[in-house]
Amino acid sequence: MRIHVINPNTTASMTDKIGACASRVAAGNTQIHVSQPDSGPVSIESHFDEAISAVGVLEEIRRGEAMGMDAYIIACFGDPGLLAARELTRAPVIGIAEAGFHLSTLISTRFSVVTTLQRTAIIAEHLLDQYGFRDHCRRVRATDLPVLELENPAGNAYQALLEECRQAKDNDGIGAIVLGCGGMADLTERLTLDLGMPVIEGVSAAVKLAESLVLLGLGTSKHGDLAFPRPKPFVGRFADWGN
Ligand code: 5HY
Repeated sequence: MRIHVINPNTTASMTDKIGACASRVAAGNTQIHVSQPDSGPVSIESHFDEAISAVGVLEEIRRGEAMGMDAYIIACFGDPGLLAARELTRAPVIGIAEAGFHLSTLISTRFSVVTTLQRTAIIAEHLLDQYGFRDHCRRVRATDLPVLELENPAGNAYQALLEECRQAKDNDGIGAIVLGCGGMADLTERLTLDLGMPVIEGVSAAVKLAESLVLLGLGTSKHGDLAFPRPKPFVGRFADWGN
């Protein structure tokens, strides 16, 4: 099978990191295709960034459909454009936030999220409500690190992340931690060892969920609100989306 992993931001080093993480956990007969939009924010750290990046996600989904992808992963913790993306395909589309939430509830009764900037915590909280996980999550914590600090080898991102995870482990009454950024995908094993508790990140979680759905013959339902969009003209910059 072929899984298209989309990094919704436009930072190639993060796209490469996300692709490597996905490939590392993929089954032997799974091919990982990773991409990022041609245009959009270099990092997604606000409602505005999410809205702009969602268009790029949809353009990548359209490209994936032309390539015959079997599943899609939206590798940004805001899951930008998730439901709109599902309208465009019969394949499964999984966001890394929902993947992380689902897996954490299978191994713990309560989890906390540790993400980047404090201002993005509300985005994770909105998703907890939207997906029905609010009661399982004790707290959405933030390191207040800008997303691209995760790409700075000379920075202290790992230590800041480890310290916030330690606070969560010691104070939140949880059994697992969900990492709140696609750019943290390469830190899971190290954090798990340093913390001595399960740390889940959404890219690898989403790859295994996508493989399971494809193997079970399950894809996005076209009965109801996730049916293909009604044909209509589009004008202006989106004219080529019309039919
Ligand atoms: C992400 N932003 O996963 C989110 C993290 C966040 O560019 N990739 C980004 O803070 O929402």
